[in-house]
Amino acid sequence: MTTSLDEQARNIMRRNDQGHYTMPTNGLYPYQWNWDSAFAAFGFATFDLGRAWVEIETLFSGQWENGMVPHIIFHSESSGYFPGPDVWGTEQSPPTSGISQPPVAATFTRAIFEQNPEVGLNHLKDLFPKLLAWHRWFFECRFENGVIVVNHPWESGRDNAPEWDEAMGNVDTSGVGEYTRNDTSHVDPHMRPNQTDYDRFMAIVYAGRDCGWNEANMSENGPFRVADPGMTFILLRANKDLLALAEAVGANTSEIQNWIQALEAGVQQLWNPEIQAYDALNIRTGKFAGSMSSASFLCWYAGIQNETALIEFNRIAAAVKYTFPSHDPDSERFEPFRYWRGPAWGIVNTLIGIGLAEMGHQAQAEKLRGDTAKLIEQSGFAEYFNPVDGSPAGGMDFTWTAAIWLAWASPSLQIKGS
Ligand code: 2M8
Repeated sequence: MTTSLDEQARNIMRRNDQGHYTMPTNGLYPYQWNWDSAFAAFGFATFDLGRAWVEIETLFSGQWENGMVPHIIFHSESSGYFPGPDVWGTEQSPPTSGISQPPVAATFTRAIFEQNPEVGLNHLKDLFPKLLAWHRWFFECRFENGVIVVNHPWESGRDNAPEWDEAMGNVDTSGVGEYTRNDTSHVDPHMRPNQTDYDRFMAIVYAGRDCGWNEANMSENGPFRVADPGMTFILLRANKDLLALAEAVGANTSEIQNWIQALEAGVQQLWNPEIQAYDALNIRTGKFAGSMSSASFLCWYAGIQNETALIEFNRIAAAVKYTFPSHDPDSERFEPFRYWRGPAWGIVNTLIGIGLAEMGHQAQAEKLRGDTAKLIEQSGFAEYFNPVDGSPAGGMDFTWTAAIWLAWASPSLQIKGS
């Protein structure tokens, strides 16, 4: 059974493979997404190392001159997704969106490189300056008060998470007008963001487009600017991996070391004593979101110990059948089926699990890995899962779920590793 699931996962990745990049899933997401591709590369590296490098290299073919690596690259035409390239209006070639996504690429590049440094060195020499430029862009354009902010919930990767509710409430949707969503024709609307969220998503996109995606303008006047513990932890971790890559190519490391120090100090500002968790903070209003989410538990992934977080982790793990819900199940905002407001996501489990294992919390790491394996064994390679009953949600035959199965969750890895 295990062998057959490994084979199914490889087949899903091959079917979603467009030759030089991989779609998250056919229909719902027909283009290249940023962090999806980095996870795809992590998965490809278990059976085709060359293809893993190609995935990351294609992602950087969409890099902007200012260093940003956009969250979507529209390599080929497809009518199945809204908002497509015309709506973003970024005037890039290839066309892209105008925002970024969580920078997991340096971390998985390091994993791929270390699998075979001899094969990887030439790839890395070309890729390293691009990774460095992207991380520098974060510090130039998304670094405020010691932490990383997002200009759009889509930038965080956790689109409709409750941590954005307060700031989203201030987004003016009066100029949005008519548009047609495609996502709800692919997936049950109860598993997707609601219409109010979508109107606000579109209002923020139009504001970016109207100012020509000018970073200074968006940081001053954009409708949404929220500090995100998820992005902050992920970039902190990625900087540590970038440092190792800098050493491998013989590059200077001082700039990266400064970034690490800055984020290690800064992220403590996102500790919300009221809810005893790392929380999102609206930079404009100074208000915490009051949201304990899966992003709150990425501290270990960033190399930060936190005893209270461990206690809360154990409480949440005992409250659901399958870890790890994207939002606190004891909160009234928890919705077990609705996208980033409750469901368990294999990719987030992977990041939290890697961190827990590295920081000495083996029992919690094994619980996450075991639950992720059970979810996939019972419900297939779904985009996400209901953490209460384990049922599949969102798109099926999903690239990143297949990828993390191969690289992290599959029981066959333990057999190989033992
Ligand atoms: C979801 O986001 C896109 C917009 O970027 C969407 O709903 O249309 C998120 O889960 C995001 O994290 C993910 O990268 C993307 C593709 O899987 O889908």
